[in-house]
This record gives sequence, C-alpha cells and structure tokens, in this order.
Amino acid sequence: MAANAQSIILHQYDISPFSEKVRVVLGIKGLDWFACDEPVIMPKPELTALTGGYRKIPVMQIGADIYCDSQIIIRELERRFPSPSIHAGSDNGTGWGIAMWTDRVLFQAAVAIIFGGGTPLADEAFIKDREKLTGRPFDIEGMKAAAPMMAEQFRAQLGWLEEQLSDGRAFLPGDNPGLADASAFYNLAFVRWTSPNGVKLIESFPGVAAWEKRVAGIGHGNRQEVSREDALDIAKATASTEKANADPGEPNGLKPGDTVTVMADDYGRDPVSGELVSSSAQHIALKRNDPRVGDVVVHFPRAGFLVMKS
Ligand SMILES: N[C@@H](CCC(=O)N[C@@H](CS)C(=O)NCC(=O)O)C(=O)O
Repeated sequence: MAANAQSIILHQYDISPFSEKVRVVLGIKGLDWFACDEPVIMPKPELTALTGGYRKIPVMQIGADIYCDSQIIIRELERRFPSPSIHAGSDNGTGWGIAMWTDRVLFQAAVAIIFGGGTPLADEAFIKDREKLTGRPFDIEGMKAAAPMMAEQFRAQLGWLEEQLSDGRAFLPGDNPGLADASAFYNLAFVRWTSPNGVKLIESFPGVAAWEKRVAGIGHGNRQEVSREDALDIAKATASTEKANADPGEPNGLKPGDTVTVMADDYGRDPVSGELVSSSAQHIALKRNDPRVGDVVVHFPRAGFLVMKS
C-alpha cells in the first residue's frame, strides 16, 4: 500500500542514531511506517519545506503534522498508539529523563569515541556541515586527544546499564522493553556501526551485550519506503488534525494566535516561526505556510527547546 495522509512517515537516514531510537519504538509498538530518506548533510530542501528551517533528523510526518525531534515523535506515537506502552515496568515518566541523559551525556561520549577513533563518515563535506550545525569547529584532533578520557566516560555509563540489568531482567525497566531501552540502545548501535574500539568496551559488559541482542531482536516494525516528493504531496493534500488549545498554565502567557519562534537549546538551533496553535508543558505546535506544502503544523517538545514570542 502506498503512503497516505494517515501514514507514519519518518524522515530519516539509516546511519542516523536518533532515527534508530524512533525505529526501535516503532518496533516495540509493532507499527507500519514509511521511511523517507533524507540527505546526511545540507541542503535538505524537502525537509525544510516541511519544518520551516529545522534540519535535524529524524522528523516524523503524519499528513500535514510535522514532528521535530525524537522526543516529540515518540510522545506522539505513544499518544496515537498507546499499546504496548513505551512506559514499561515502573516507568511512568522518568523514561523521558533517562532519554535526556542518553541523548546528551551518553551521546557526546559515543560521538567522541567514534570521531576520535577515525571513521570514514567524517569526510570534508561532512565536517564543514557539522561545523555549521554546531557553530563550533569539528575538531577531529581534539576528539582524538579526548578519546581515551571519553572511553572512560562511556565505560562508566555502560556500567550503569550493566548494574540495572544485573538482577537478570530482560530490559531496562523490567520484563518488557520501553523508552529507556530505545534511548540507551541507539547509542550502542551507533558505536557498533562505526567504532571497533567502542565495540570492545561494549563487549566487556556481558549483560549489556546480551540485552543489546534482545533489543535488536525487537526489530523496527513494518517498514516501507516513500519518496521525498510523495511525502511533500501528502502534506500539501492534507490538513493538520491539531486542535487549538490554550494552556492556562503557560508560564509566559503564550496563547493560540501568538506569533512565536522555536529553536533547539543545544545545536542545530535553526529557528522556526509560526502561529501558535496549541501548547502544554511537553508540547508546542505552530502553524506555518510554505508554497510547496501549503499549511502545515510543526510540533516541538518543550524540554530542550526555547520558545520566543515575536
Ligand atoms: N534532539 C534531536 C537530535 C537529533 C540529531 O542530532 N540528529 C542528527 C542525526 S542522528 C542530525 O540531525 N545531524 C545533522 C544532520 O543529519 O543533518 C532528536 O532527539 O531528534
């Protein structure tokens, strides 16, 4: 079946670690979805037509609703497809906090090991692109120098996973896999794809290595492919399903109709502006228009993002 307005379309590329986090969640939930492959470096004209400037990967599209950042993608998947839940075992919400650890501290250690160890991924065009993304030099020599220290950091954090698994549980939250598993796993997958030295560190933890196999065994649900042009046509032909909603608890008085700008608080801070449709403690949705895709609503998480009223 071809992709349509109800399909989950994941704008991604295969060696994108944050896409792997979402793919594992799609696997936990056993969902049908479409991969729309995007370039690894800029330009990404089709992606930014949908997002209004956000260029990071992954982005999820369902019709004319565009979800930027793995956190809001997974929250939306949980909302639309609650069973089985990503909140497994005793996790009702702290899984999001675990993801903040794995997406920032653990990920930075993995990146330093991968790029400090030399990888063909880092060609000249890639380095230039990532310098623009982060606003900092992509300092391979510095990463090489830091790699031994970062190996210690990575090992210490792998040790936490080993301790969590030490009572024989199958997954981090207990008998069933959840958000914590997807969040930790993708970092290890990224290391396995790219860094033999990093793999040795992982292999030194038998419980972690066995858990990794179990998470890999979950799979990615049922994947099909969709082209970028077809994905844009779907957005153009569809209206967003997001309803206007004023949050009385908004600390800074934001309300539907306000013009706001949203950007990540870490790297890839390309601002996206639009008219606020709805917001909550965990979510903000902006309406914007693009000649290629018409009216779309772009969704972001609140934790890790800055919102400015224009
Ligand atoms: N906080 C973001 C991080 C996403 C991220 O850094 N993605 C990487 C690829 S895995 C990226 O976009 N790199 C730059 C690029 O692909 O253009 C999320 O959770 O989705």
